[in-house]
Amino acid sequence: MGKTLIKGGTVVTATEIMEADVLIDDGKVVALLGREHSVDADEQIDATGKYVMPGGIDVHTHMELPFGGTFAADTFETGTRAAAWGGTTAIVDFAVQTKGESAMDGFEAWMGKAEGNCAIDYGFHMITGDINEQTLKEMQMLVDEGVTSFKMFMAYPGVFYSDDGDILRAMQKGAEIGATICMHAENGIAIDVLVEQALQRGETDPIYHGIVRKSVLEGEATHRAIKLAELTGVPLYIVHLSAREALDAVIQARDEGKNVFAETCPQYLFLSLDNLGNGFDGAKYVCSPPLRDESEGHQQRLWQGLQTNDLQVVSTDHCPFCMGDHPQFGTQKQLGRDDFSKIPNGMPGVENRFGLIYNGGVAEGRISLNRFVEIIATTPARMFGMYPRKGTIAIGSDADIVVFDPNGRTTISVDTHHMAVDYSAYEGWELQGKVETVLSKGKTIVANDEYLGSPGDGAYLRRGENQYKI
Ligand code: DUC
Ligand code: ZN
Ligand code: ZN
Repeated sequence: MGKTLIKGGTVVTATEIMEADVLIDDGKVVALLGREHSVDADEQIDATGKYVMPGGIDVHTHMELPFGGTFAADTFETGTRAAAWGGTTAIVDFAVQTKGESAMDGFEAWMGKAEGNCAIDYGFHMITGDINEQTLKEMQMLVDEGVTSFKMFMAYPGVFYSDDGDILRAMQKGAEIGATICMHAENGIAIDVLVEQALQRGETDPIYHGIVRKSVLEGEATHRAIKLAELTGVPLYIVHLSAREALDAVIQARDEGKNVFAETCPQYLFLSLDNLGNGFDGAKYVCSPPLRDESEGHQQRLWQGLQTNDLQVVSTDHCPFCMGDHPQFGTQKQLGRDDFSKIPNGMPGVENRFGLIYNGGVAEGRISLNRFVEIIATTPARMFGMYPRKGTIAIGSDADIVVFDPNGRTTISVDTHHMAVDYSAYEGWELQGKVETVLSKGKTIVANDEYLGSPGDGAYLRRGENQYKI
């Protein structure tokens, strides 16, 4: 690969905004040049009037996740390609260890699904669905393989659920080996009682998914996870935080100087319980935690959390299921036509995060441009041990770069998106700004509304420890 020069743009990192040209060689950034220079390159990209930003890093995706009798609709090939279209140049997906299975076998299986298929670089967290002596040993082996974070579920009894004893044991091990515990914090035991009672009353529509999964039960589980983590000192990262009660628990822990971190997702910043109405159409918006009742003020609190750094990351929890039949995986959302609890949980979003957060955050004046880069790229990289190789534009960093036109426009639609799912959660939304050109390790993979990459461009990312741990 020859040299590439991105010329005339405004380089934006988490801390700087500078008029500079970016020189790339052998997949890495090798120089940031003032405008007066005589450097030439094999390929030149004109970024005049555009922002030159680090590619987005989405640390929460579920390509091909087995869930509720089917599989998430995007494969590693289609999902990472869609991510690239939307300005995301690395993902951290979730490999799964199911009950009775070894965690290493789960990791190898997910490596097999991803290898040779990805458009962008990818790493893995491990979902540890069965804590036992063997799993605890395997956690160290996984850290050695670059899987330095483990997701546990306080929700989904009988599926991914771990009880407090198992959580404590995994946290103790995590603290010992330098791993981060990622927590799905909803009180699944209490939720299942409320689900059963709702179904007995004949409340079967998707809206009841949002009604029974009470925000107070996310707050309670978040508080409990924090207390268990406190006993062990393990860094705790609350995934897909949706409720103000959960945010309150995180704020308190952070104010006390604890190793507690949290992400939210675009769906909780932009959508609400109202989207779950409208009969079975609401199935499009069934995910867990659910979209919240806006009269309770959750969205405003989440934006505030991003402003004050009580929330550090926005990821997508990309986990799409089709409303109609999926060509390969068959019936998806319709599995819950007569029972909301059987609707596969999850929403598409990997392609939309960069554009949605720029529009709702920067263009609408809620966060600065630097803070946008921090939330979308730099902090995810540091949180999950990839910085400074990823998450910034600096000498020696991978040239994962987005040329973004702040004066462009993007219309979101199922007719134009690249995710393998038959609806958009943001159909018809008009966004300020457009992802114009995307480079992955110096290779231009999206330009002029064309995809120029190929499956296998992306490689496995061996990650280090959480770089915020104190
Ligand atoms: N939540 C979802 O909505 N889908 C997959 C798993 C999860 O925790
Ligand atoms: Zn989850
Ligand atoms: Zn998830």
